[in-house]
Amino acid sequence: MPMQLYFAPGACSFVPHVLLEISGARFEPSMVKLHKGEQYEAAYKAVNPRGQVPVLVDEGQVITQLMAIVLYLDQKFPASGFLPTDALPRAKALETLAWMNNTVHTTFTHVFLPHKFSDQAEVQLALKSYNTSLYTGLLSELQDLVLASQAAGQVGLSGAHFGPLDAYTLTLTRWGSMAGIDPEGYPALWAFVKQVAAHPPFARVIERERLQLNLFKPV
Ligand SMILES: N[C@@H](CCC(=O)N[C@@H](CS)C(=O)NCC(=O)O)C(=O)O
Repeated sequence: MPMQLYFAPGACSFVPHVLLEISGARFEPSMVKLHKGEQYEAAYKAVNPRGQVPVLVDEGQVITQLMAIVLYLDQKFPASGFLPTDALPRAKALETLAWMNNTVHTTFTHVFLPHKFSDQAEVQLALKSYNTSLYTGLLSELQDLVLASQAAGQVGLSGAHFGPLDAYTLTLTRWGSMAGIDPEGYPALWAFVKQVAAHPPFARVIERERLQLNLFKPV
């Protein structure tokens, strides 16, 4: 039975979607239309009661949470080298992955889904604008990570090839463009994201998810 990935176009599920594509394994991508609220429908809640993507199903077991899925795929496909194996570089890669997941991602959630944090319209507006300004700083931090990895002669953020950190970087930069942050304002980050997007497995997922990389609209 092939693995099954529940994903939503452009969501954080892009990260495991790319890893599965890189692995060359057979998998079944199942689209969840978040904008239509499919994540709250009984059929999906039966898979993930938390109503979120990504979800990976393997050997009849449901795995949720991006960090857990990335670690699972890393162990399942050691030849793909998604994460470094030596203790220190591995810890540094996980440090960055955790920061992306628990800080950058959740800051954007305050911008994109402020109703998750308050039921009051004026509080939601304040959350949106304050977290958008925080997000600009986080994109600068992300750009610094890209510059540091390039200075160290690395191809991807965690080493010799592109992997989960690079897929997340693309996703988080694209989300910034959705929030009205011009990616051209982060030249090194934006050049890196375009390079990552052109890498064949990433390009195939971008096509499958029908993603536009830059959603920034000047006002
Ligand atoms: N902590 C979770 C967060 C997952 C998450 O935020 N998923 C978003 C898409 S990026 C989602 O499904 N949102 C729909 C919703 O919460 O209604 C993880 O790392 O997997």
